[in-house]
Amino acid sequence: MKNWIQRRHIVFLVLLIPLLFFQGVSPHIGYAESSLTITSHQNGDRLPVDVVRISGSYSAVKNIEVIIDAKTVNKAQLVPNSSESGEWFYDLDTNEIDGSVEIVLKGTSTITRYSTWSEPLLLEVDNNKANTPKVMIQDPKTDTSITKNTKVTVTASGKNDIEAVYIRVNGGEWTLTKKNSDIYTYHLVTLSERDKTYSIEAKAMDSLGNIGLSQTVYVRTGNGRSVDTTPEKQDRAMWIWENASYNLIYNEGSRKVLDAFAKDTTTFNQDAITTLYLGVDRYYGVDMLEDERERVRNFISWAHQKGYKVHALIAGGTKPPHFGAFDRYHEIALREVENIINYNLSSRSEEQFDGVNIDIEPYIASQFKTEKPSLQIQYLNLLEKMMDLKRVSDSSLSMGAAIPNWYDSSPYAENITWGPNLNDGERETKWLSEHIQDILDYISIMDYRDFAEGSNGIIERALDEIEYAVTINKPNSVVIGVETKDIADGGDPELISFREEGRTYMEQELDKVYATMNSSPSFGGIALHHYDTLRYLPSEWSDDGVFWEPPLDTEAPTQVDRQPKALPTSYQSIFIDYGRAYDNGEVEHYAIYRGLTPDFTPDESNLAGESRGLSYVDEGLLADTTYYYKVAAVDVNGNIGPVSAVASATTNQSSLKPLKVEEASIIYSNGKAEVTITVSDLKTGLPVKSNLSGRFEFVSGKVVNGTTNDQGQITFTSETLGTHSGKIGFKINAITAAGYYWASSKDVSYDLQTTWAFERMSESEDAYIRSDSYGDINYGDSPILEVKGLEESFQSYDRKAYIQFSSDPSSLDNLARVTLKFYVDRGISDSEVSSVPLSIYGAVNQEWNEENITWNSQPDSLTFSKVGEVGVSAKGWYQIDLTEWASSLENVHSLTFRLSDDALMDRLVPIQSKENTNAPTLEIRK
Ligand SMILES: [Ca+2]
Ligand SMILES: [Ca+2]
Ligand SMILES: [Ca+2]
Ligand SMILES: [Ca+2]
Repeated sequence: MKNWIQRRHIVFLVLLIPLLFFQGVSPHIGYAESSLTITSHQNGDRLPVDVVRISGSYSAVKNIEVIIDAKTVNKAQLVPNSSESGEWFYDLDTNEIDGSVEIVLKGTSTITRYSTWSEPLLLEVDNNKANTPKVMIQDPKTDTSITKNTKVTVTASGKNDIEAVYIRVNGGEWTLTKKNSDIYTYHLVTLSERDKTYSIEAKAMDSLGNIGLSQTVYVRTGNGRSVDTTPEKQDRAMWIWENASYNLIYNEGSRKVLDAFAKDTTTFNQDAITTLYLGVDRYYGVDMLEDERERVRNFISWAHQKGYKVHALIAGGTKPPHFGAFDRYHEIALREVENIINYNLSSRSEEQFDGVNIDIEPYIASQFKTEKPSLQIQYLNLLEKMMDLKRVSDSSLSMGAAIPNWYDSSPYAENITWGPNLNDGERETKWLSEHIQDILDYISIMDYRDFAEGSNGIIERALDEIEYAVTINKPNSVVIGVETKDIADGGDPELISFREEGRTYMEQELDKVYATMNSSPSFGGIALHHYDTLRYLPSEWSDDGVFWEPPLDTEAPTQVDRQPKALPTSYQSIFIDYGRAYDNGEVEHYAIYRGLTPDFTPDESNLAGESRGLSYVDEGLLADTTYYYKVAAVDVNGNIGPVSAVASATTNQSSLKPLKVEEASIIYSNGKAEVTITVSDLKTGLPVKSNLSGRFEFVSGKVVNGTTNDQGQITFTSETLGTHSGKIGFKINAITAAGYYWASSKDVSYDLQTTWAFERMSESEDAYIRSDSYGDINYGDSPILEVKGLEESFQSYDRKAYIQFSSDPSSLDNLARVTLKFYVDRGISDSEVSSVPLSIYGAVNQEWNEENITWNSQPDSLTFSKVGEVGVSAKGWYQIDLTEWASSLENVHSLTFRLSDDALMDRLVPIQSKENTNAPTLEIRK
């Protein structure tokens, strides 16, 4: 059995997916109501070598984590004094710390769902036992030439005696140096190769076994290795985070699945993926670039054989990733780049990374807003230092960064004065994005919008970066990234992800991006975020939706290679972790089963949850109760492997009473989904008045919250859903009530999802017409049907829309309901007009067609009768029930609707036509 996880003091390893923190439209400052403070200590306090309790208070924040020196993320323990606020504490063990240590708290605001941060606290520990030796290569200097025989000299010092100093050249074996008073020396003999580049690293070990590493020194013989940085198109690229990337290096079957996915161009009429941004950060104690070089080499040469380029995907090397942007942590972030360069220098050409994708997002830190431009400049300095590592190591790596689409439009990115420090460049004042584009080989814009065209769309938000790249002559350097993650839980608006719309729609929008961008020399392609969410993005959310199918496989994964362990983390949660399982395909997730006795039989009924990674937190448990867990791996085809041995843990005690979901249901009715949830006291079964928050799923990402009534009941309604078929669900995020907690494991079993599908008539013709001097112009191919009404004294501004559905005469027989639906392209409300009442008129068997209808040739208005009015304000679907009118019709070959603003509100109502994405439809239910 492989025991590949080296566990030292990691207890709660939180997976940090940096792009997850993307905050939508512009930087966001949380509301004052959410707060997190550290009260037990002050900056500069000296801590004893012991277990020290750090504590403070919180308000309107949940999921509180304590981040220690940007290295570990740990759960805080809570002592609530109400459901919203209280005290937190964390017992910090300083036995493994020496020197200064920074502590920051992070939580999720219960108001905005964005991250809330405490002020950082810097403490001191004087602890010889944990001292890390400082080691430095004095000679040769980096970026110099060496001869065939070179003396390498190193200095090392620390609070404890230095026991040994080692040298490693181009990732070879660590070799002991000779000690010469205070200097350590090594005689380096280079091979006869004329032009070569070398990495030299030193490592010092003290008498207690503490290890310190030097920065890498890069030297060359002759001209060094040859450099080729011809910028290449990356179309299409895809982000692959560590949950998936470690599978790819440990489990060969995962490559088969990735290759099938990346090369598939038929399921969604999509383009093939050719560039992989491969996450290489430390994962459950393993650093793949240091500990698993052979596996990484094996993966990259496989990928190259299959025609892929591979970029190492890194963040700051810190937890959370964006801390790498701060000066204090630059050394850690730079080591990430050194690791990639050194890995490449130690590997054959076919095993080397082709590029680096840097995902450090400094705007997540509050200082990005409060201390502008300090952090912006620290970030630029870091990028410059990273590029300098590339230069001194004669590296051909294509270096790029993921950046938000607003580094060229937000006030927080405006007027940044910066100039290269290392080669004494001139300081210039420009957009943050422009500095970044000056420094790096490429950018991958996180151009997170779910529509291509128009104001604020994908194209518009990337145009300035594309144009700037042309002016600085960087071809193929602007990659446009799009999001497919389900982001509704994080506070971002659903317009940043294609998740709700599905892949068919996404591919249509991406086609528009290509159509506009392909002609620009600086366009570097499209990048998709990210592999683990894309595999589950259907063509559309409905019964007709198609999912990507992995290659057929009936073989189940292995058992996990380390049996699970369980540990309570509060009165209502238990942390479970376990080893890795292997499969001939992709291990998709681990199923975690929960029982109340050690010999329980794992099955669907006691499935506590699923985890893509190697740990899981089971929440909503009963206090002071012992639970038993078993784990089984599930492959991408749904084959379930053998279950593990059992692990158990007992939750802490609590005076809070458990409540549960007593009843929950969802229905689709009249164009909307309606969810009803009843909450009750677990013991008494009596209703509990509580606050409930949740979100709709699948086609909708709408987030809702509210308070239950005296019967413990609450109903949430979705937005109007205009499509004739669809799938919608609902997920409860939190239930809170004074004196209670949500014991979700005791909820009645419920399935909050439903689908709908109706017959519909698609329109055959649509057009708008315009009055007076425009009276002979035809607008039949416009993607927007314009409606506007003004007083008669204003000439030439009136517009009306005509929409026609052809039908066979039987299609309106035996009706239950007929609904006309149309989509308003953008909101029309302003300070004077909150909504426009659209008048809708209907007529049967009218003779007109969209190629030639004009104001002057429109059908006779006397043949129309008014069928109703719809008030239009925000962007979205609108509908009108026509059942009564349609039931009386006979011998129908076609139906025509005329839309006008008879109230003369003087506002243009833009309705999407059949030449657009959301064409009007006539939905028929029988
Ligand atoms: Ca932009
Ligand atoms: Ca969306
Ligand atoms: Ca399998
Ligand atoms: Ca049309």
